[in-house]
Amino acid sequence: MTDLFARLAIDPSRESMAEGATLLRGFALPREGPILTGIRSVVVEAPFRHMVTPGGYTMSVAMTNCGNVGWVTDRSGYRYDRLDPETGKPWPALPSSFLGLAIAAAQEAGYPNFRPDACLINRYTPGARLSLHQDKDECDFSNPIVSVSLGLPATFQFGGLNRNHAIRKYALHHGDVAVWGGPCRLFYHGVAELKDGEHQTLGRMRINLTFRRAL
Ligand code: MD3
Ligand code: FE
Repeated sequence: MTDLFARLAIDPSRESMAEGATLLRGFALPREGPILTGIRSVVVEAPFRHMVTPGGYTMSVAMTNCGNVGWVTDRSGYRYDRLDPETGKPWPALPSSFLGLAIAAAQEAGYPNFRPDACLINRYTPGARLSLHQDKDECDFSNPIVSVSLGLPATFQFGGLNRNHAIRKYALHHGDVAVWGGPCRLFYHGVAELKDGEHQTLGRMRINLTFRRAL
């Protein structure tokens, strides 16, 4: 633990956003190639789709999943499902590059036992946003969530346990990895409308991977 605090204080590529939340700037960059290959392989089997919320709104963010279970929403609610409702087949397995990155990032942030079983892949095009919400469909909130940002930069909004809590904003860039656990695991958060731009490798797009222990 002392070690972790020492490194947080010394290494400028590591930021503490809140107790339990660590931002690892550029942590995914050395693994960029295999991660992009993994995304392509998942999307061939389970294409991006715009899901519908229980309230009847079509999400501006397109989503797909890989792993033992995937996060889905429709008119009947939010849940984790073993099957992709679009194909009727199990979600594609977690690519080994995904698993390796998520475990390494969690370890770096002080969660050496994290073993994700689900990865939600979010695709933002200019204008897409994710309104303020909590992630509470997972079974055990003692597990962190690891998120990986790729492509166009986004403004991440980070609140507190209560919806009315003041919002802090963070710019998330290509290759940044954030680990969310401990006291902030249930904090409200969202992503502001994606600004237009052109990213070198991903074009007019942002992709975010969120790794979770769902079951
Ligand atoms: C803070 N995704 O898929 S990842 C989501 O960039 C989601 O696509 C956003 O929120 C995105 O649910 C943000 C960062 C994130 C994920 C989970 C958290 C931050 C979190 C859980 C608790 C606190
Ligand atoms: Fe979330």
